[in-house]
Amino acid sequence: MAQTSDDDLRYGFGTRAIHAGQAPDPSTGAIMPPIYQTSTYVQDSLGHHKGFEYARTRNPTRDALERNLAALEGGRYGLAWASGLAATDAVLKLLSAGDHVICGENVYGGTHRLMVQVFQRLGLSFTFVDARDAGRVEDAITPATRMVYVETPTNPMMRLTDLAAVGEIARRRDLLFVVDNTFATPYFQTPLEFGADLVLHSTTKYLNGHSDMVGGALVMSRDDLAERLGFLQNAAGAVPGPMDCWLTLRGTKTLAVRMRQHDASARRLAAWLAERPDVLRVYYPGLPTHEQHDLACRQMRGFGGMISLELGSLERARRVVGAVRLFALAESLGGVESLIGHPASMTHASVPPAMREAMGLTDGLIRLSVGIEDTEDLLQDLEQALARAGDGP
Ligand code: P1T
Repeated sequence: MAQTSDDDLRYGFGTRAIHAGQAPDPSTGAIMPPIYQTSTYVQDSLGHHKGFEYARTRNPTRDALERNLAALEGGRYGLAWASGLAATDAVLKLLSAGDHVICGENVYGGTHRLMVQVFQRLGLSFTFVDARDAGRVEDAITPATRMVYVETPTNPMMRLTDLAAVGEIARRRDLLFVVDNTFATPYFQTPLEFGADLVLHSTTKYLNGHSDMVGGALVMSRDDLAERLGFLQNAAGAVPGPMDCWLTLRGTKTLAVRMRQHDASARRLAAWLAERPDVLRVYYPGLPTHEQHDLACRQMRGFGGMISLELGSLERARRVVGAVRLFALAESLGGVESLIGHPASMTHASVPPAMREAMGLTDGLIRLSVGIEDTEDLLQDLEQALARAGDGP
C-alpha cells in the first residue's frame, strides 16, 4: 500500500493527475516512472534491503500508481488490484461468515455475481435495495450488517445514491461505506468527502482510458482499512503487473481533459436523444428531466460520458447496435473510443431477469460509452443508426 504526501495533495486536480506520486527517476532523471519489470529485489544482507523484497508485496511502478490514485480521490492510501472485481473481492474479504452487506440493487453484473455466487456460499448475506432512497438502506440494517456497498451513478441505469445521506447513516450505525466511483471518476465526484470509507475503481475504464489493460483500485484514508487491505493484497495476491500499472499511470495524466470532453459530448448527445420520438427514455444525470438531477448537481462536478437509452424492444436494440459505424459493439467503457452495449445480454446477463426488469434494465435498453471523437461525428452516427433501425417494434 502506498501513501500520499501532503505535497501530492497541494495542487489542483489536473496538476495532481500529472505529478502526484511520481518524481523523476533518481538514478537517470527519466521523467516517466520506470516499469520495474521484476519479480524480486536483491537484498544487501539478511534483514537489510531497500524496502522492496518481492513484487507481489511491493513494486515501485505500482507504488507510483497507488500514490497517484490516492491523491486524485483525496485519500491517504491507494491500493492497486489486478481488476475491478479483484478490488471488490478484497473489500468483501474484510468481512467474516455471518456478516451482512446492504448493496445497491443496480451494480455491475459481475459485482452482483461475485456477491451472490461466491461470497454468499462462504457465509456472507446480501440484501439488494434501491439505494436511490437512503431510507431503504437504513431499513435494511440488521444486527449483522457490517457494510453498505453502492455504485453511483449506477451501471447501466444511471441511478444515484445520496452520498452524504448514506454516509451519515453508515457513520451513525458504524457500517463500512463502500462506493464504486468508476462511472463518475474522481474528476467529477470524490466520495471520501461525503463519508465513504472506501472508494473502488475499475481502472480498466476512465482512469486508464485507453482500453488497453484491466485493473482495479481502492482508495481510503483510514489507517486500519489500509493496513488490513494491504495485508489482503499481499496475502491473496491479486496484484496488477508493472506494465499495467504504468499504462494506468499514463492514462491518469490526461484524465481531466478526457473527462471534460466525455462530459461535453455526452451532454450534447443526451439532450439531442431526449428530443427524439424514436427514443423512449434517456438515462443521463445531466438531463434536467433525470429524476435525481438536483442530487447530481449537489454531489457531482459534472455528469460523465455514460448514457443509457430505452428503445422499446430487443429487436430495435439489435438493429441499432448493428447499424452504428463509429460506436463499437463491445463490453467495457471509459475509453477514448465510443462503445455501445446491450446490458441485458452482455454486462448484466448474470443478473436474474426478474431483478433486471424490476429496475428497468429491459431487453430494449442500450448503453453508450461516449468517447472523445468529434461530437458531431458521434451524433451523425447515432442519427443514421436510429434512422436505419426504424420506428417499428
Ligand atoms: O472489469 P473489472 O475491471 O473487473 O471491473 C469490474 C467493474 C466494477 N465496477 C463497475 C462500475 C464496472 O462497470 C465494472 C466492469 N464493467 C464492465 C466491464 C462493463 O462493461 O460494464
